[in-house]
Amino acid sequence: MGLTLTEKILSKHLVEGEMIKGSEIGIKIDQTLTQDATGTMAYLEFEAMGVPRVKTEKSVAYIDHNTLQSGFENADDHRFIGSICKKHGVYFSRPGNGICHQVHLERFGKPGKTLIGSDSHTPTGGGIGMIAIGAGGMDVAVAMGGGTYYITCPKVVKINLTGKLSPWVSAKDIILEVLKRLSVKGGVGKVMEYTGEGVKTLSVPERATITNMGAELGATTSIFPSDEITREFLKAQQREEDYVPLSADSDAVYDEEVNINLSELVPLAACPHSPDNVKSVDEIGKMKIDQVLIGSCTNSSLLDMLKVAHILEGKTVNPDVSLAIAPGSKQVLNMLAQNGALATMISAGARILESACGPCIGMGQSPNSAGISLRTFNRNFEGRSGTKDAKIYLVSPETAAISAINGYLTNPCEMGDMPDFVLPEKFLVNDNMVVAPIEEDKMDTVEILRGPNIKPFPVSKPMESEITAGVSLKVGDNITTDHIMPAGAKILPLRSNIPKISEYCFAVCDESFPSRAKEMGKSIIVGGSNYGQGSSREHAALAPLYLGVKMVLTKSFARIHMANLINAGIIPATFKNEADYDRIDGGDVLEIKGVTDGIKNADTLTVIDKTKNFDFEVSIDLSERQREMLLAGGLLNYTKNNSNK
Ligand code: MIC
Ligand code: SF4
Repeated sequence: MGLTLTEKILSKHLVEGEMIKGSEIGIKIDQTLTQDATGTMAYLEFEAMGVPRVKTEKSVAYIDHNTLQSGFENADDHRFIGSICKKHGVYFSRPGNGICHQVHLERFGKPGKTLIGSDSHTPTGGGIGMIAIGAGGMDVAVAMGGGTYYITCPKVVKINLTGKLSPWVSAKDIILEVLKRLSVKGGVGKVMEYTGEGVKTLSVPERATITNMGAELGATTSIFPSDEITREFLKAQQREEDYVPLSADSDAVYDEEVNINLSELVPLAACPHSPDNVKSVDEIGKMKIDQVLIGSCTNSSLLDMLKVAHILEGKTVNPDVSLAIAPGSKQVLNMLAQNGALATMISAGARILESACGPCIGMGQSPNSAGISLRTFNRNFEGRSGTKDAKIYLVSPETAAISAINGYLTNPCEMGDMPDFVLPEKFLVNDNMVVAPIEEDKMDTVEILRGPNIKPFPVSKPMESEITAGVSLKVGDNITTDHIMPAGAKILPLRSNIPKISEYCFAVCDESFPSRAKEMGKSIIVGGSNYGQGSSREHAALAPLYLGVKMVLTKSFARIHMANLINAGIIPATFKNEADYDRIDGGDVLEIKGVTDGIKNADTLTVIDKTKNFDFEVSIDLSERQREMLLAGGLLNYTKNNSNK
């Protein structure tokens, strides 16, 4: 029986467990990446592990999220990360060099390698044939220290692409179509593997748009084969030596199959407030718009930008629309400057932003009240833009650009013939904004530069045998980590300061939660299905830990957040009978006896609702390792206990 590409790469990196779907496996990690908003915690955790030098083939730290610097905090974080990287063997991509996923794809990603990153869009690397997975900062810290990374051995879904995209229909429309069909929960426990004749029609940056936004499916990751197109891309990046051909065996057996005929696709848009709320642009109609933003790790490659410049050429942005463009990397921006495309954008009236995440994470460019904003980004969760009542639509760069000119949502196919956009034979390669670490024998000369906002991370205590705690919050389905631990220009500077950032925990849902949870001392959060979808930020677990949350009880969890809760020593439990969700209210006091024994040996715990006088069962579906971690009080305690043995 043949193997899928996913199985080939995973089995080559397997260090623990067996390739049995649904069981936990441990894999060796070749590369890691961090970004600054999750990076300070990850490096503090790495430091606490006491490993002098990173043990991966390549670890890179990017500064791309917190670049607004409206106070000293961001700049202090940048200096801290820069110094700790220099000392411990991590390459440091300075602010201005671009968005982590875009730069990693251009300069460091290698087919057939494994990559984990403290950012949920790390699967972008799948565009170049990597197994690239988003993880919590603590998992990345452990991998940098040479530790194994654990995942549930995934099912593999074959996404069979046939045909060829029509002019002005783009890679973004492919992933929007996948999201429309499968939903934000459709990828849980699965890897999306793209195959078929249609694959050959897509360049590496287009493939990366698809694997990037595959994160919104809840998938473990997404991957494309490494073929001649991959080789050409690597050659143009002056690193053809990194190329290896990789694909699934012709008789590979997949768990599921999805067929997409590219020739049939039309321009699509994800409507507020979920990436899977997808309609065709024509179906939505000529909606008047207030803002257009082009950029983010999904759509900021050179090819995307060249198409946008072509559409803007000789035109002026509609007077009722604000258009801002953030090219994804210094390489892209530099090339746009050299070939005149940047001048075209400026001349049309586009507001050019630095190569960073920027408005995608609410760092500036919040829309007007109740504003309608078209964005080429990957997430349109409520409030993420910084304007609570704004309506965000996720579209392709082509749709965004033509709509910015017209002032209303426009199907780009109305433009008729499309010129042939091809990638350059040679990209402009200049890695002068990547600082190499100091030699190992000189590492003692490097001083770690810490700012006053950088506070130690909270560490959990070993598990107690009994928990009696009130329900401090009850929330519904599809709660994102943007609800749990919001981002944006005001809150992001506090990412290095858990006590401070905790004051904003669940601010979108209930501003009184932090003070209530603190007052209760110990508490339990109750949630619906797909709890914790979205970002990898471990702050969504560390802030509740700091506020005394002992258990999160839901209908189901998103993968990265569940791992982050366990890493933090918080029990992730699910209702055995989902109907029990409706019987519990905020404020109810819940009692769980025999917690440690249950975590050691059982798949369920009995919870007594003392307020309403009934009991019910909850599942704790955990691996051996996760059980030990919870008993020890989280990943760092567990790692310390093991290294003392
Ligand atoms: C996001 O897109 O939500 C982020 C901001 O990149 C996060 C990371 C973070 O919260 O710092 C992610 O995707 O993991
Ligand atoms: Fe940055 Fe947005 Fe990409 Fe997250 S999704 S890494 S915030 S550009």
